Amino acid sequence: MNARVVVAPRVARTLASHDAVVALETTVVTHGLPIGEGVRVALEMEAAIERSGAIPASIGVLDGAVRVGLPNAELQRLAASSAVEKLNLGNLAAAVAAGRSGSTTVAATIFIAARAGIEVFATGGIGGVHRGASASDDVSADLTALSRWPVAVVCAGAKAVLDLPRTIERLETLGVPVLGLRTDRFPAFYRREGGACVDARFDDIAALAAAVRAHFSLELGTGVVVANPVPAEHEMPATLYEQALEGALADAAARGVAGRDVTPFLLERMRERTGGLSVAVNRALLIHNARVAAELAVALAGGHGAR
Ligand code: PSU
Ligand code: MN
Repeated sequence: MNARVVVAPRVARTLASHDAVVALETTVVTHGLPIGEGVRVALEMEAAIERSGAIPASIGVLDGAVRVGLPNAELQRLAASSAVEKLNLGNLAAAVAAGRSGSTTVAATIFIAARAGIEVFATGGIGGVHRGASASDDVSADLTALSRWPVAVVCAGAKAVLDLPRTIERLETLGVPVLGLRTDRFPAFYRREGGACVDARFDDIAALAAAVRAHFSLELGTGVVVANPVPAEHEMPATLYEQALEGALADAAARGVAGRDVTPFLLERMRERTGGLSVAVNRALLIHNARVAAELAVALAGGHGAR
């Protein structure tokens, strides 16, 4: 392990005994949810992981150190600092070099988790191919990371603000399997179904874990997307979803929002346009993903939870 990467003792012990660890990203805490709500949800995700018998490892950068397993106080500090940077593969090293702090996206978290030896990671929705990408070339580095490092990412699909069919096409090109848990279709984050088919469907965790284990054992080298739809009782109503999404996308186009700001901007507009419901849906699917990721990690560890 690299000297710039600091693994919390409890996480290191659990990994050393091949027990279950689940990585968590921090950009959803700092940029994906309203201030305050982000930390609350992060702590709820950690609690859900522990209840399912695994150890959570929130990942972020504090004062130039890449941290795997942030204690609650540090997580709070990261979330509370006003202009915390959103770190992906491209700007991670500059922040480390300058001794700055930042939250890690799915892309950066996959990279760090793989370096630390963590196989399972829970998030809300992965980044992907943005609408209008044929003109803007805006494709999330999350897909790059999935194509490079062997980590299973449990998510409720890709963020609905994206071009979902093209995101699925790109994952196929990159050779990243999309495994559906109790679904045949790739979920659309706020909604259970987005249209495109998954590569394979599994109806229980043991069968899913066997497929993930086979993927890692074959040493394909790539990651795996585990598509876990938002629970039906928390799904956003279809009409509200479509109207809010159309409005949010129009707002972004009118403002000329670009680059790293696109995703946080769209998520905030969805919140405004759904009267806060998008945040409640986001919270529900994040906690659900945390639980499923912990169950997957326990199954991959041969049924051994963490002690
Ligand atoms: N999905 C969410 N909320 C988020 C994100 C994804 O529900 O905040 C974040 C993740 O950290 C993801 C990032 O990696 O947005 C993608 O940003 P971009 O499209 O700029 O790659
Ligand atoms: Mn982008």
